[in-house]
Amino acid sequence: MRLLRRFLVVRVRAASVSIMKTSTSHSLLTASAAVLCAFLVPSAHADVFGSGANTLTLEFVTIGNPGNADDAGAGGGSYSSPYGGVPYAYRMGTYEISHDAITKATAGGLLNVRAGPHTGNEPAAGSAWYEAAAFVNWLNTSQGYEAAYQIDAGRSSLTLWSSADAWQAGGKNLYRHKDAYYFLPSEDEWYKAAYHKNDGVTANYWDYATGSNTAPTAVASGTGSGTAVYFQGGPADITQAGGLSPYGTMGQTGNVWEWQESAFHAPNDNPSEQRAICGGSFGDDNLGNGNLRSSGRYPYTPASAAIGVGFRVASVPEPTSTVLMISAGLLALARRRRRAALWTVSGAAGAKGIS
Ligand SMILES: [Ca+2]
Ligand SMILES: [Ca+2]
Ligand SMILES: [Ca+2]
Repeated sequence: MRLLRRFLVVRVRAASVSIMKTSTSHSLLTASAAVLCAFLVPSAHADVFGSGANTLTLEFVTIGNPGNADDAGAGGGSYSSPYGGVPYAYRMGTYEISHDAITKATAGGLLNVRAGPHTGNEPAAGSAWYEAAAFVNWLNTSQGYEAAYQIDAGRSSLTLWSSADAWQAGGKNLYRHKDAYYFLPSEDEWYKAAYHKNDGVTANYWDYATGSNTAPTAVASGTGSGTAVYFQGGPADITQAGGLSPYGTMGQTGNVWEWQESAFHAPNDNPSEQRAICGGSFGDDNLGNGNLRSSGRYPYTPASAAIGVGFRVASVPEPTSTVLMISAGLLALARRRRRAALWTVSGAAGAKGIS
């Protein structure tokens, strides 16, 4: 894929140069091609929002292996569950959403979303599900994308989308709009990013989001593999919340519980029903209760908030396939315009009257 991208970058650049030589009237096309070049450089896994002192950067990892099955407990893990199977590629936030992220979004126009009592780069916690959803909406609308959720201004209710507008990939989901770019992860999306072994299109999962069936070592902070933040008096910074999952996410086990988009009782058909929270938190001081394990999920009212409950954000894949399609279309357009320009020139010299 990287080679293919490089190849396309070269092709687009070559097209830009030849267009510039052919005619200056194609400057818009050239600019578009330059933008595409920027898109195609395989560097950014971070999405940027806001501006100036309130610039907010969110990092994502790609969750591939589309079409994997739910956790059947067959891959060495101890638990089976109806979660983890996702038929499409997507991106998962590398980290939990921080307190700072809410503050910056608020400076950028987000209204009525609490960041909670932690500070700085510690996780936002104390946001109700409706508030987390409103933050996600701001990510979308500040970038010109469709809002994911119909949330009231007071952050106390959700309106379901019609089935025609609802997210259909992977099943009927009346909470999420089909065109949303950012969203709260469904339980399948969250579970896969946390526990799937990232070993192909398999049903193989770990019990903990640190790539292991052994409980992680409890730490106050740090990035050591096989560690997680629990048995602690408070959370760690989101980038110091323990070891990584096989896909590269941090803190899906521990630090703060995370809101799932999904209703605790599928499907997402009742706007006020309890949502699931997963992963356990810094405050978990009893491994035996299973809160930190893949099987640990609890029902939580979407209007509720707690200092141990935060969230992260997921997104559709980087627009590689879309860009490739646009690139192909753009190159075809460039060829057509060039042919048309040459034809017009020769026509003007000859038959005249062609406009
Ligand atoms: Ca499932
Ligand atoms: Ca967490
Ligand atoms: Ca339901």
